[in-house]
Amino acid sequence: MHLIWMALRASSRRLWGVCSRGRLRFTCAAGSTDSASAAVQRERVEARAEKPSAPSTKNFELSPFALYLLDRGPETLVQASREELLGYHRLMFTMRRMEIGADQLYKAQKIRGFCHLYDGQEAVAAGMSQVITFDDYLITAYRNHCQQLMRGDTVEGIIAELLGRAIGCSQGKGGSMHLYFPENNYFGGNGIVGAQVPLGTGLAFAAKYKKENAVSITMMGDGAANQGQVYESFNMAALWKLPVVYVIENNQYGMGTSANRAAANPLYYTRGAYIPGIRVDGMDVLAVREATRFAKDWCLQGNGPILLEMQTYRYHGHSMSDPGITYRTRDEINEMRKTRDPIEKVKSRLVDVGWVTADELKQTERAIRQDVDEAIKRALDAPEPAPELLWKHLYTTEATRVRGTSIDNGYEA
Ligand SMILES: Cc1ncc(C[n+]2csc(CCOP(=O)(O)OP(=O)(O)O)c2C)c(N)n1
Ligand SMILES: [Mg+2]
Repeated sequence: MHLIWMALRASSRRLWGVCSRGRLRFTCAAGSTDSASAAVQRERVEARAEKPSAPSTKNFELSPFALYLLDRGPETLVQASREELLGYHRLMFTMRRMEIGADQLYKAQKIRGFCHLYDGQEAVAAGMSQVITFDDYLITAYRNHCQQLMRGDTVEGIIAELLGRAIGCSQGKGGSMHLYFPENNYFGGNGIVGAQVPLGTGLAFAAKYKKENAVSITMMGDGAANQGQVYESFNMAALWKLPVVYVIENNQYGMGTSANRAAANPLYYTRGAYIPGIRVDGMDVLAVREATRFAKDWCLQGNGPILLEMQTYRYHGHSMSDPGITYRTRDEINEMRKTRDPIEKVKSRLVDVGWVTADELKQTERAIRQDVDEAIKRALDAPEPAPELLWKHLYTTEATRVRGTSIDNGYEA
């Protein structure tokens, strides 16, 4: 209950946080009403510069969804326009380059501490961002850089936070695991496995209590889905019919343990027991989009919670300290890259229907690569936070001294 009230308080947008403004910002679907969101969404339209030569949509066939406690699920024959697919490609490729940039900065010892990369899983964040709005709530775990991008931050701002620069969303004091964008209802960025699930459930409680037309997207990993607090949350959400979409990103591993070894029931979309669920190809941005649309409608119709299992894959190791090849083979990773890559999937759809050539896509990618590199350079050039900030944002009243540390980084008893 305490957690629910914390979330209620947080949802009234009094969380501290400074957002950075700049280029390369991508956001969610239209629908937010506040002016900041509207401005950000206008920028998104501008960011997706490609215009179709003639407005047209085509049908695309999706792999079947597996359903649990549902008579019907999302459509499998879906429409998408050239502009939409180009936008998804641009967004996912930007995410990919940003994560590769973070990898390089980490290896150069410019990013310190924990750092969990999202490459391979881009279609999940990108697909959801096409349906949810800034009035909806989003919360996830520590693998959170790309969610921050989809909620309105910029590549420059995100990398700056990772580098500990003052223009980052937490003024450089949070780092990789603690990205937030409260003005667009993004609540991070949570390092304790599973701890975001009661918070996300609380956000759904808040939305219902305040009679908002919004849902809470509460994300967790396959490993987190074995945690006790997850099932306490499921119980309350089902009992009170809360508008919460639980998203389990099944990337097949929790650190070095495969899902099949860790879970008594690895069919994650059935793990809500009394909560309906859908298994989604999380490597297909269109499948994620359609499943999210279905789940959001389900919640807004007052049906209570729903669970989406996104079947996906992480290319990097668990974190930067994990080479990622001791508990799985290089062949497995290469096979996933070759046959399931989410960016390649959207590219081949674009090429197969004749909307764009492979060469044109290469040019786009070259331009994105350059934009991301420039954003990283600006982040590197940004100043570090002033030393006085060491004392700030710790207590509600100003602290003048913190036990165990001093302002020059020395030790003070
Ligand atoms: C309560 C708690 N237990 C253990 C850890 C250590 N830990 C960090 S990530 C992780 C694995 C989680 O895997 P999963 O939920 O599948 O997420 P993924 O890393 O695959 O995205 C563990 C055990 C932690 N941070 N918090
Ligand atoms: Mg996992």
